[in-house]
Amino acid sequence: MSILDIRVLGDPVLRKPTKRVAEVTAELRGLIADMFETMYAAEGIGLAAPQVGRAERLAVVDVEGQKFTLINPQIISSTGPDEKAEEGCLSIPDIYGAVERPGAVTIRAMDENGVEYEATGTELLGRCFQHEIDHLDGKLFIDYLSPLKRKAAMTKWEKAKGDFPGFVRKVRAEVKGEHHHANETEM
Ligand code: K1U
Ligand code: ZN
Repeated sequence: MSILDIRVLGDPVLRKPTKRVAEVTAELRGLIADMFETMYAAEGIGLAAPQVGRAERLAVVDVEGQKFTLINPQIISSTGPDEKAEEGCLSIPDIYGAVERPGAVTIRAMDENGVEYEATGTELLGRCFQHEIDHLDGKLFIDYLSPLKRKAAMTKWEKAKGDFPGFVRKVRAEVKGEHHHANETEM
């Protein structure tokens, strides 16, 4: 298994709609394993294929131990009331914003064995399903922000994006027992 590079805002791959998966191959299963490893190393709760430079309609999710592989996912129903909550994105590090979304969604997708399933997510799980499926349609959470908040987010990003040459974010494996502090610089 490997930790993959994460593509950041500005890489065109994040804005391209994805292609449906025709067959769950051994190569695809390897990609799924790598995506889980990358998501855990980056301390995320979800990761979509475009974020690792891939065009497949595929994402992985782990919200508080509720683990899902989403192949060709679609939202088959959403119910209100809408809820507003803070979101982040592994492809837009350190930028956060409150997004209003339906409080509960039911998705239909295929798992890593090619078996179709339906799952209902509320609260953070429902939000994560929606955030990941948006990635598969080339959509990012900043698209939902008000013009003013989006402008503020983009101003912050303009200053930060220089840290990611080639629109690539390198993710490092967490070393056991190592502790990180905000703003610390790696030597
Ligand atoms: O797709 C991604 O960029 C992953 C993203 C998913 C997500 C975060 C927040 C709301 C909905 C979806 C992240 O995991 S960013 C990391 C993060 O913000 C977070 C981590 C743990 C708990 C809650 C949020
Ligand atoms: Zn994201």
